[in-house]
Amino acid sequence: MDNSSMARLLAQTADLLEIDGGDGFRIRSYRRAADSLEQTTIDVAGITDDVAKLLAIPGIGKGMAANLQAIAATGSLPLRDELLTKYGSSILELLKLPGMGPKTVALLWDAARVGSVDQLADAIEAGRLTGLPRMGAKQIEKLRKGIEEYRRSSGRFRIDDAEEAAQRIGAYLRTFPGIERVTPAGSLRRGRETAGDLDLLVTGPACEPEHTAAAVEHVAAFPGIRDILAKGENKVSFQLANGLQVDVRLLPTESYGAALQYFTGSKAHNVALRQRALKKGYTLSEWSLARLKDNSTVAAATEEEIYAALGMEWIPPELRENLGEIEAASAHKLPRLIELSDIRGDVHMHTTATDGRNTILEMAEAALARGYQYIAITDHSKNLAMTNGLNEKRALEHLRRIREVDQQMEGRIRVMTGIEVDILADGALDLDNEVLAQMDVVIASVHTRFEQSQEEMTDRILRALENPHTRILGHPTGRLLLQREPYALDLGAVLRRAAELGVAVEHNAAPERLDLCDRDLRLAKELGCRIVVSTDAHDTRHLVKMEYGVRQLRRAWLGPHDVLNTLPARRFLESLRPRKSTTT
Ligand code: DGT
Ligand code: CA
Ligand code: CA
Ligand code: ZN
Repeated sequence: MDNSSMARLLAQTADLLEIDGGDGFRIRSYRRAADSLEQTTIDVAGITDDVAKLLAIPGIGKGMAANLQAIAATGSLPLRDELLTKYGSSILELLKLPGMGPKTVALLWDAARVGSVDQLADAIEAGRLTGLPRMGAKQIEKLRKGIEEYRRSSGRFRIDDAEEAAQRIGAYLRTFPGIERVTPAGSLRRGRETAGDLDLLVTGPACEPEHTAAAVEHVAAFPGIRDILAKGENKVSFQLANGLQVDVRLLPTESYGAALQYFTGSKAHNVALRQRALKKGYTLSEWSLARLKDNSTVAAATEEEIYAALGMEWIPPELRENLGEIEAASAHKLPRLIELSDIRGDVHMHTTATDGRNTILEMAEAALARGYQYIAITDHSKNLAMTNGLNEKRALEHLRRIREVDQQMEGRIRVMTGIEVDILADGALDLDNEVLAQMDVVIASVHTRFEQSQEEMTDRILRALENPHTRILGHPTGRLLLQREPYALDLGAVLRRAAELGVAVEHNAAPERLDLCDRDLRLAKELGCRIVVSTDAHDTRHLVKMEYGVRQLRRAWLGPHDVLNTLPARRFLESLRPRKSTTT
């Protein structure tokens, strides 16, 4: 079992203890141990028979070490199982509702015996929550909306979770002699922001017809499987512990291209492509592109051959949504899409000064190791007290430290000064203009009061854009994928004004945000906005998430020239809205 899975069991136990009204000290010890397991680079499952080594991990005491040993031995934790028996196996699902914490779950359980999302919906419907403490009409309405949102989004998975599963399964499958290639298809290959299920295509000598039995058994023996859903001659479908469904298909090398094309989708793209094939007297299937008249094969082994036989350029998977790509590929006019290697700097990240986990220097070194030419350090401002946001005085001290690190790097990488300043409820920025005027990169973001009306929120952001120090609008819609809808906003009005003022709009590449989404990025380009892609890293390990952002930009048909941080440092700064040195 990996550290994350162990950490999840501990965190669940902490939640359950809290619902159970357990001792605060004990609850915190579980939380701390869970955090610690997420942090450590030691593979904890590998050292559970050595108590001394366990105790050397910060946050792990004697009792917790015994818990880790229990997890390693049984795959679970007796206390967690006991509490789940008491409250029912669906109680933790309630915590996935927006704004729901263990205290509210405890209240719902005690007062109305609510132990799952479905039971909560029933209780609201039946009016059983009315009159409970802390359950006014407004609060109940909020819960009802939260349930709707949860039901809409559940069943889909974040793209980083899907990707991580694909990597893990791929690594396992390739240990089998005769399995050579494992390629994700479906929504993951197209780079969609979430995945409904995972489609993996497998090829190699062990996948040739009539020889697949042993390979199928190997697939079905993947240790992370919770449930086998289907097992056929060349296909295995299963469910992972987190509920993600995986469809694995074993394919002969000669038809790999046709299968990859078919299972990459999208369905709309495939339908349009098949119509084109028919017009040419061909039929396109998951096995081949073949002539209608005698079923002889035209192309099958690679996607390139198939698209070429249809008179098209090969189409990057991110574009395959039937949104004009088939016409463009037929006219040989597909755009050159942005690539990860085009990115020269990451200009939104946090450090230990606020809620990040690494120092300025560590962020700079990590960015240098990625080959970047520059970064900007953009910690939070004081309005976000829970992140230890910077006030004017601390912001200026921080700025001096950023400059010191910049000096220390001796030109190997440029470390720009910056801030992610809160847009307050009335649209004012959270720090004095004299301070903002000194920063290279001022990102203005909304982090509070999401419930404002569309008019209020639009006016609020428009006012923030008017501040001459605002150079980038951070995560413009505030959505959290599968968790929180975008706030009400006239995005068109905001983007048009940003374009006029020369304020860049961010695509925030954190996989829980991916904000702006692909469609809105396309709109931003049409409206003439400058665009920046950044990771919002809170840890050196988050810098790799640039990859997710680049995929969304590709889905929006953006090229390197559409994105400011493909430019060298000086030209990047010159392309931002001109900096006002005096205050206004
Ligand atoms: P998802 O799983 O909801 O994130 O989205 P996809 O695109 O991965 O959809 P999925 O897993 O149902 O199917 C994978 C691909 O297989 C899909 O993009 C296109 C192809 N496919 C599946 N069913 C059909 C179908 O009925 N007709 C056509 N033309 N293609 C299909
Ligand atoms: Ca899929
Ligand atoms: Ca599928
Ligand atoms: Zn932010």
